[in-house]
Amino acid sequence: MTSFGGNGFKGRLEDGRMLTGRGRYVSDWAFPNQAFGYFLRSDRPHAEIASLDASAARSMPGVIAVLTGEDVAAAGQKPMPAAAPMKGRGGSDQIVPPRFSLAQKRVRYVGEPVALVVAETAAQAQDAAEAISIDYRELPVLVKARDAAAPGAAQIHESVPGNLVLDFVGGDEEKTKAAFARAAKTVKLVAYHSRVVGNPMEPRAATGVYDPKADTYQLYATTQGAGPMRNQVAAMLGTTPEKVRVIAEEVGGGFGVRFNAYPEYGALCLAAKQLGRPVKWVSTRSEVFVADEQARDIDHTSEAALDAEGRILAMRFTYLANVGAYLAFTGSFINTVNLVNVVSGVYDVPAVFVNAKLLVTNTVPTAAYRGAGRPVASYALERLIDECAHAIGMDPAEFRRRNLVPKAKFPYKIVTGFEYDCGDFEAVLGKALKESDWNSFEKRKKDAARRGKLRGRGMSTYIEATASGGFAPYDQAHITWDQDGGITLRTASHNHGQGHETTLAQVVCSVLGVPLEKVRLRTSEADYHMTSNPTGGSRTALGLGSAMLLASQEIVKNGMALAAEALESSQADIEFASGNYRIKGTDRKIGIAELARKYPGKLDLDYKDRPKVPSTFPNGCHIAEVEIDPETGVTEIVAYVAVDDAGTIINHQIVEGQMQGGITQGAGHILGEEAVYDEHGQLLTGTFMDYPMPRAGLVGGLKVMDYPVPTATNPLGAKGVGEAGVTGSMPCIMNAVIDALRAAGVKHFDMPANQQRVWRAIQEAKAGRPGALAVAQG
Ligand code: MCN
Repeated sequence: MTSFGGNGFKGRLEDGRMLTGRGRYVSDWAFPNQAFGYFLRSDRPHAEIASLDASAARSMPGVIAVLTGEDVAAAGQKPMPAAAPMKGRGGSDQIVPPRFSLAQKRVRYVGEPVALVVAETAAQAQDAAEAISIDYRELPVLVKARDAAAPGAAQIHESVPGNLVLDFVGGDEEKTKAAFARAAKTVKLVAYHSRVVGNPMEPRAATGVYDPKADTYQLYATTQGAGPMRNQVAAMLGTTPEKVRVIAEEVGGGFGVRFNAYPEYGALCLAAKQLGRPVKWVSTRSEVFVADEQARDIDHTSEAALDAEGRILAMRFTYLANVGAYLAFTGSFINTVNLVNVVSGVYDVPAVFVNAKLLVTNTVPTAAYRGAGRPVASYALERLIDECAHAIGMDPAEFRRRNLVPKAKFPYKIVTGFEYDCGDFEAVLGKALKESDWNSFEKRKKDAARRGKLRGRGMSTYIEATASGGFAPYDQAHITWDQDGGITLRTASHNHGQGHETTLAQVVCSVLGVPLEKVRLRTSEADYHMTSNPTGGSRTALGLGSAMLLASQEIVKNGMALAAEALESSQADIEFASGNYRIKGTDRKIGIAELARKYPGKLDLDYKDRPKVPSTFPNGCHIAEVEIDPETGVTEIVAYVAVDDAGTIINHQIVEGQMQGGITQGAGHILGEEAVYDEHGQLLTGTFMDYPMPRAGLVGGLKVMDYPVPTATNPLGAKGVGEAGVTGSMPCIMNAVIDALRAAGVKHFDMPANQQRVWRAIQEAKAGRPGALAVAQG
């Protein structure tokens, strides 16, 4: 196994810069002669714009221009590009309702940009926005997917009958039906996966810059990768991707919601072109809540057919996904491919059928958010698995063990056609059971009861597909040598918290043998037009890491002839090790950095147009124990064991950090986070006063361990980890909460398990209503 210097290296290369305030965030960029933008947003969830009068705003102090939907149309801007293409039932196409950078005659969610005010200062732009007068003619409002699907529901887009943008199916419906017909027992779970707001640390920001001579745009924006974002912005502007550069350094996090282009970017670029000045916009946290993509918001029904021995014969899942007012670029991918690419989880199940209906509503569009569909599928499945075990009175660990895909069956093709490369699910489960002291839980439960607490235990044995999104044809890795012996790595996958600067350097250094500190990573630069998937789908380690590894190996090979020339030897006599080319059996050598200096440009490599590595399937077993105070509803996670198979690990410290972050993010969603809309389409939880972000200490007693089964499908042997924590933790913690609540008579309960809802569920159960806190109806 390759060594990456993993545990020996403490900290990350990027940390010093950020901890000492030297990181350049998007809002830090400043341009000569820049003007400032402010977006006036719709305060109505669904209305026609009967009239819009910006004349008073235009004469306010400092105001340079006010752009509206009419200006966008007059400039010939195009609708935002079609979402990643997905097919529905019978090969039908998804419907992509038109969405423009500023609303055209009708608004469909609170927060939709209606006008862009440009002024000499941000405050002047904001003041002037208040002087714009709009007459709205209100229209009926739909907030939930189940309401949008109801017969006779109002239609939100002329082009979307029944508000259904896609009716997706996967698996084998007939075989599944037949298995259900012969089952000894069937189990059904109806549940709701609540809506969340992404909330990266830095609110979204962007500056549009236009160069009239070259007719090119530069967009400085919070991005997870310049590639698809550049293509989307170019499509909006009606130009080619070569004419657009997306540029960023630090972006303050992403979590999936900075993968896609946003409407604001088209308006800022248009303003920059029309005014001949850079136009900068920095959003507020309040805007993050209504203008950044949100996520999840899915009703689901999960069903299992069991034989008499507790083996799963078949499973069936139906999802009603709320995609919001428009279909975001990743909106359909996450609610189709990412629901079926691990459809039967870690279990050996011969028949599965999935139907996902994607519906538009009058809410903020939903898109990828850490896990991007996989936590939803994992939740639907792993909650069902616990329900099955409960229904037949079997230990949930034993029920799982009985149904696992055996190690001998890899590679293992699931019903939807995806193939798991490798794994050892039983060993992972075994390690987690041991580390969590599974068998002595009853004792801990009794101890807790003596203290007046309800103790519950939950488990998930998750699997997810990493690197499944094919949003770019290949991952370009560009490696150049600098005259000072340093190496610059370039890619369009943006590092936004995952430590790529360190881990990609480790990969390259493991081959080239240069010191880690000599390597720097550049992404999303002005003078480079690169092709790569953005950072997402936990693909960077295996996708780009593999590209960097292979590129480095190619560089070493390319240096053989040069080293032979430099050492005046024959190439057959040269060997390379630990950063040096050496004449075999002698001490005559030349370091690779020195060789690169001697032959400038000759050891540089632009690694592109090469096949991408395929998806691989990290998996794990998570076990949580919670304690609930029935008097107050306060729920605490008191123990958490995560055993994960991420294949070969490049950097243990970073992987552990990613797992901790992901597990805490999942815990935050289960225990509190929720974007709540009232029936009029107004977001009620639009500030951190109403929307509880998870804190570092949320997951008590957290132990993160690995059980690596390296994959042969990429040269690193790595599997992704960036989202695994969320995918594993959500069902695991909810299973623990429900296990604890069962003792108080609660039969069904939907997230979030916040203090008030947990307390109410216990009170309702006492009053004879054991499922009163279930959100979705079967
Ligand atoms: N790694 C490793 N060994 C492995 C796998 C990964 O050392 N076997 C390292 C990688 O080299 C990388 C890190 O772990 O430094 C995460 O790698 P990977 O699983 O490839 O995921 P990505 O780098 O592609 O990150 C994407 C993933 C996603 S999709 C979201 S969303 C997310 C996340 O990562 N958003 C984050 N983690 C985040 N972390 C922070 N701090 N901020 C975000 O916005």
